[in-house]
Amino acid sequence: LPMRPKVFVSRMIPQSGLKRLQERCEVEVWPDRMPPAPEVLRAKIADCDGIVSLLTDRIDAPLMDAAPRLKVVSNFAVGVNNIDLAAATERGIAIGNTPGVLTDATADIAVTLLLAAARRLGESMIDAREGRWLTWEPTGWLGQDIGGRTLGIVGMGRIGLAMARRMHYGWGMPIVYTSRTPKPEIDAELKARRVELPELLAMSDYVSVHADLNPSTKGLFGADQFRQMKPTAVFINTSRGPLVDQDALVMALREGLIFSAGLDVTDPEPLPPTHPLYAQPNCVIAPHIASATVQTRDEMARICAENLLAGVLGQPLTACANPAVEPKRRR
Ligand code: 8YV
Repeated sequence: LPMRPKVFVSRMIPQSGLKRLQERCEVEVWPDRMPPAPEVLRAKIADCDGIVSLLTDRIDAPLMDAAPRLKVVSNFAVGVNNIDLAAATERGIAIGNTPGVLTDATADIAVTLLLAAARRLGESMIDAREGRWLTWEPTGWLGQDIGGRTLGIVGMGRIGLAMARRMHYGWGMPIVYTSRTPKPEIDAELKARRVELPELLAMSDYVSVHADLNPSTKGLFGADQFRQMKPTAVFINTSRGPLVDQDALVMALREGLIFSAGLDVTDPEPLPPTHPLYAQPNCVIAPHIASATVQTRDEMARICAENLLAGVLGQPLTACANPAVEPKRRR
């Protein structure tokens, strides 16, 4: 019998994906709720052909060098900022991710946060529960209208487009966006306009971030950017926390540079309960749940398993985050 590839799965993933791996590979699943410590991960993958990783696993060059047989890292996420892609490409290791299947679920959470932050849902629910709902107040808990106001999408990829469509067709919002490349089909479909970030910040009533985290986007939102926004503006982030200078965001929320914020991602994650962001009533914070639906996580597990199997078999991945690796792949 040929040797079955050895695979380490760094956290329990949905059965749909796990079963497919177990059919073809020798699989060890990390059983704990908390991720393996870096040195544990390093020891676990020493003789592995493939890893299923999560965004909590830092996959860097020294880790790769500790796994000489490693052919594929299949990330259970669309974002791959936890992985050193260049180091993987150099070593012939294919990196898989899960684009597409979580687009709608993520855009749904962006809508949820937008509505909640605009209408002060977090703050008013807490007030009601804690006994501050004393009477009908004509000027109490006043939020912002949504319909017809301008939405700025920062990063017009799959998820940015899904968000733009929801808000344009559902609420009649005019769309402006930033993007590395022009998107004529989107301009035509949504009557959208590609602009530079300062213009987007100045004209948008809602700013929703959908960019990936890389050295050029880290800290993209700082004090200057919040100052360029309208005092009535609502800021939404469902991409990655480090795109935002969080001290600057706390300041912007406290000083009224912007109206409110809705975040599914923070820096760090988890955000400790003592963090000043939680003390801002005009900030709605979700614990990175955008892809967390039964159906979406099943689909993510399925693609994740496909990528892993293709990786150990030397076949093309369903979704590869470092396509430049192809001619150098370890077999
Ligand atoms: C989480 C995500 O990473 O896909 C992404 O990039 O941020 C989320 O889907 C995932 O749930 C855990 O790795």
